[in-house]
Amino acid sequence: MEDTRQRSIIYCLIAVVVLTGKVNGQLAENFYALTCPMVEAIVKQTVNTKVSQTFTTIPATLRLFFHDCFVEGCDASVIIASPNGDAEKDAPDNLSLAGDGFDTVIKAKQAVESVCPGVVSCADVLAIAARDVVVAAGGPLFNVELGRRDGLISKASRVAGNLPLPTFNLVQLNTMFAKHNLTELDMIALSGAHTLGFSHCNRFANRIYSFSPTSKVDPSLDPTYATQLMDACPQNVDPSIAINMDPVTPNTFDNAYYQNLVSGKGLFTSDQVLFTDPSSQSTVNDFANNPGDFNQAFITAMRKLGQTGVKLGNQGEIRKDCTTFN
Ligand code: HEM
Ligand SMILES: *[C@@H]1O[C@H](CO)[C@@H](O)[C@H](O)[C@H]1NC(C)=O
Ligand SMILES: CC(=O)N[C@H]1CO[C@H](CO)[C@@H](O)[C@@H]1O
Repeated sequence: MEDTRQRSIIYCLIAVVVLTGKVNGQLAENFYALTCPMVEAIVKQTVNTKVSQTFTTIPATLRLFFHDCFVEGCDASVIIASPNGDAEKDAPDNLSLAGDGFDTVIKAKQAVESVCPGVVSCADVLAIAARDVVVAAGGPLFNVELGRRDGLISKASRVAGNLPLPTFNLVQLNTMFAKHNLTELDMIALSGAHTLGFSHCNRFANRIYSFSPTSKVDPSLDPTYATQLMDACPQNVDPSIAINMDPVTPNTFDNAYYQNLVSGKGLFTSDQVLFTDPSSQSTVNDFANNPGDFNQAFITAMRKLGQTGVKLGNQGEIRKDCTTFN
C-alpha cells in the first residue's frame, strides 16, 4: 500500500521533470512545456510579421544575440536601456546594432507576456528569435534550449574587450571565442552569419586605403572586389553608408560566405583570415563545398553560443519589460 503510494509519487515527479525539463536548473528544449507551451509559436509570429515589414530584422536580431551572449552571457543585458546612456548597448562597440533587433525582442516579449505573464525571460525570447530569423532567411531549422534568466547587470564599461574586432587574426579570434567555450570550428561556423547583413565602410576602410606602407590594398582581397569596395566606400564617405557583407546572396542564409572567402571576397580581415590562415583553410573549403556540413556546424555552434554564461534557477530575474530591470 505504502509502496504503491511512494511509487506513484515518484512517477509523478518523473513526469513533471520530463515535461518541464527543470533538472537542477539546466537549459532544456521543453522548459516552458507546462508554463507557456505557445512561447515558440508566439515569438515566431512576431518575428515573421516584423521580417515582412523590414528585412533588416534578420541580420539585426542574429547579431544582437551574439553581442548579448558575449557580454555578461546570454541574459538580455544588451536590451536594457539606461536613461544615462551607460548601459551595455550604449558602448561604442554596439553603436552599429540595428534598432530592428531590439524592437523584435521587445515586441515578441510583449506578445508572450500577454499570454504567460512573468514566465519567459527576455534572454530566451532573443534566443528563439535568433533561430527564427535564420530560418526566415532560408537557413537550417534547429531546436533552441530554454530556461535562461535575465541578467541584472548592463554596463557599457563592461563591453570593451569582450567582442571580437574586424581586424583580428586567427589567434585573436580563437582566443576570444575560447573564453566563451567555443572552438575554432564553432568560430568559423558562426562567422557564416556574415552571409547576411551590412557593414559600415569604416570597419574595413583600412583594407582598401591604408593596408601597409608598401600596399594600399590588402593583397588577400580579390582586385575586382577591392575596386567595388572603393566605389561603394570612397574616402571620407558619409559614416552612415553601409554595404552588404555577402556581395553574392546578401539576403539568403547560405554558404556563399565561405565561397566568397575562397575567392578573396571576405569583407573583414577577420573573415578573410579564416581562408588565408592555413590552419583554418580546410574547414572553409569544406563549408564552401558542402552546405550540409556548414549547417550542421552552425547549429551546434549556435546552441553552444546560447549556453554562454547563462543564469539559471533562481539567478537573475524574469524581466517584465526587456528594456528595464524589474
Ligand atoms: C568572428 C568575429 C566577428 C567579428 C570580428 C564581427 C564583426 C562585425 C562587424 C564589424 C560588423 C559590421 C557592423 C557595422 O558596421 O554595422 C558585423 C556585422 C554583423 N555580424 Fe559580425 N562579427 C563577428 C562574428 C559574428 C557572429 C558570431 C555573428 C552571429 C552569429 C555575427 C553576426 C553579424 C551580423 C548578422 C551582422 C550584420 C548586422 C546588420 O546588418 O545589422 N557576427 N560583424
Ligand atoms: C565554460 O564551461 C565551463 C565548464 O562547463 C563553465 O564552468 C563556464 O562557466 C563556461 N563559460 C562560459 C563563459 O559559459
Ligand atoms: C541601438 C543602440 O542602442 N545603439 C546605441 C549604441 O551606442 C551609441 C553610443 O555609443 C548610442 O548612440 C546608440 O544609440
